Amino acid sequence: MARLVVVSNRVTPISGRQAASAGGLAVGVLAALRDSGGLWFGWSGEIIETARGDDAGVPPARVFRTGKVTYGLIDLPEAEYEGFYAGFANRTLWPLFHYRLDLTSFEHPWYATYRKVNQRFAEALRPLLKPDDVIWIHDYHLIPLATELRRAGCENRMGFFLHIPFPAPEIYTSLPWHRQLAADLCNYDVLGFQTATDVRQFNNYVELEINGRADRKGSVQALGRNLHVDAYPIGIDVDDVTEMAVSPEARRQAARLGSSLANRQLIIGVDRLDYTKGIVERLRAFEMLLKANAVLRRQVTFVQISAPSRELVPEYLELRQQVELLSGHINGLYSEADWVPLRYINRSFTRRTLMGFFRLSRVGLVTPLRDGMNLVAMEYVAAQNADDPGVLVISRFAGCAQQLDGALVVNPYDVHHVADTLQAGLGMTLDERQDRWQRMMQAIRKNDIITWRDRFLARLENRVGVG
Ligand code: GDG
Repeated sequence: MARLVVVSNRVTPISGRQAASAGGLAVGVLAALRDSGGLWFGWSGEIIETARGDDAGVPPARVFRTGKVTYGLIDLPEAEYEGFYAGFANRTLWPLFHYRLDLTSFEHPWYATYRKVNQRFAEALRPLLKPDDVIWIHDYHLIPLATELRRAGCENRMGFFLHIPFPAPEIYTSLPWHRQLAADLCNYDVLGFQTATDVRQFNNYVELEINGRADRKGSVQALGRNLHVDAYPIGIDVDDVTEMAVSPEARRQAARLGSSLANRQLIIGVDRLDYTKGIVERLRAFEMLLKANAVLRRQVTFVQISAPSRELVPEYLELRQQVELLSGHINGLYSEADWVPLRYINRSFTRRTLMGFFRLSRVGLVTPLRDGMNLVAMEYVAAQNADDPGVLVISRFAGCAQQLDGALVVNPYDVHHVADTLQAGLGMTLDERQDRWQRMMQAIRKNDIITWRDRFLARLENRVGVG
């Protein structure tokens, strides 16, 4: 069998217990490499100073092995980190692909650095590759990597998976470099998106803008290339989450939180502190719930956990200030001497603790304004107690809403509707909660992280009979 090479922007060499603190991509990549082994290549997370502030003196990849997985790590000089990661990836592609043109900056030097860093990735990876390796590249940081590897003479099969949405052509074409990045995407053999909607947006672009053709079976011809384009919705490791939710740590932490609630119903929100996650709108909806339902006021507590993220990017600092202001406003207006409606927590917790909190809560409130898939929503479902499950309220703009028909689906911009839905969730009967939860469990089991990996790799390895 061919060796698997996974490339992602951040590589976090983790194993065993530490995996409990990993995020979505890392968990997925580890699941992909765990069984058959392989190479995981990417940025170490280290920023180095170089003599001239450019790439002079940047060392080659550090290579080491842990268990079946070989790691290849490169460091980035400060100037490259700024233009590539903080700049083009997180202030151009991230907001644009999440439909936030108002927050998107188009800076030519950032784009130049983005290409340069992708070239550096290719140069450092090339010597580690064997001719029959299959290469699976992840996410918006590395769109040009196939182009750069092919330029360096690499003929391996290469697949790309985009973890975030692919926007409508009207949005995507506002990127001054949309054609170059489309050409980069066409240099892969397999292109994977989260949902059928993303696939449709990409295919529309191909047909409308670059004169290509896409058929219903996933075959795309464009810019002289033939590739396979399909939806490969990412999933979670359901059993792992279920186990974490009843682990001693989860039980201990949930008991601590539970005793502080004094029998009030718990609403929970967990996300990175990111403007795509709809946290401000969510807090407004909660305020609306309190405003419209005096009777609920002492009956509920909303715990919003927002792990710090991309703190050096100005838009994230602004969001933090907005959320702090709004949570102070809500608590100032509605708190009583012995009850505080909202607990806003700006730090991260271990995954075990989070799963314990999910299991304790009556409603999981997941309302992104736009999200590729959203693993938190699926983790919320998997963490529930079958005898007394909580209710998931999910945004229609999260990729996972397309699979979770047992959830209460909302438009996150419509704070009145979210408030009404919250109220419905808090009052839902046990029978209905169980019925909805069972349907959601079936869906997340059917499409778990292993199915995601296997479907993508079967296609990438060109095995017959793939789904
Ligand atoms: C991108 C796409 C897509 C959250 N807070 C803490 C913590 N988390 C964990 C969650 C979950 C992961 O981080 C977040 O995954 P999401 O999918 O919800 O969101 P993104 O980070 O935006 O991920 C997304 C995903 O890639 C995978 O393809 O679904 O659409 O945007 O696992 O539990 N983990 C710890 N402490 C926290 O405080 N340890």
